[in-house]
Amino acid sequence: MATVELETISNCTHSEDEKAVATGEEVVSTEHYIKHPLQNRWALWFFKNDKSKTWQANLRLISKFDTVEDFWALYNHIQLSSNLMSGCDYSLFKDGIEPMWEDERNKQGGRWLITLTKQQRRSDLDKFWLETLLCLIGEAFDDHSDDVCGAVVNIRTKGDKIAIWTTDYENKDAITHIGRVYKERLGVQQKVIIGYQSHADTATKSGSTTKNTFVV
Ligand code: MGP
Repeated sequence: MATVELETISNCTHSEDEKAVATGEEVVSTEHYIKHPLQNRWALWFFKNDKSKTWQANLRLISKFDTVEDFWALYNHIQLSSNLMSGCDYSLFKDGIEPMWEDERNKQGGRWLITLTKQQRRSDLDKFWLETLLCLIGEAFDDHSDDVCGAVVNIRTKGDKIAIWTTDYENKDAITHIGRVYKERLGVQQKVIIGYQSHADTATKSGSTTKNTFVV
């Protein structure tokens, strides 16, 4: 196997992917050593419910990544959602957006909420969460991917939840497009309705349910 000068590697940009680098003896395609960049850098957060601390103090940044390879390295290194203790969350958000209602990019936003039955922890939770992660890092929502802030999985005894958070609860076009694509990607049956709720409503709700601003 021929070695490639470090300088050569750092001088190669992604746009040169298809080019090959002549090393004298052998031609090595950049495909073999350039990681595949994602459109955005993402941050994975973990929440552990310690009742002696505030909600925000229980939130911890795990790590950030911006390539396909680093995503899988992280994903394969951490526990599946279904193995987490009740009360824990994972959140994946674009770098620079904190996974909380208070962030500038979330405070006028809301979420598409998938509520799971207790039985679905075994059958659907991990595959739905992985599909959600792939929708995010793969920018699956076409022109409306810019509206996506992140996603959260809540592990709860009463039933787990997965949600995609978007930035503007008034952006009906973006929200409905994201909701339709998301529902299809998860393979949720057409007759099952999922709802979008603003964070403002969620944060101020009095009962156990929040009104849906949109449904698909
Ligand atoms: P939760 O963890 O989103 O859902 O919110 P859970 O545990 O299923 O509870 P439920 O009320 O939806 O049935 C639980 C609590 O955590 C909220 O009532 C808030 O007190 C706090 N919390 C949750 N989030 C997402 C935030 C946030 O973004 N900011 C702040 N300050 N508190 C939050």
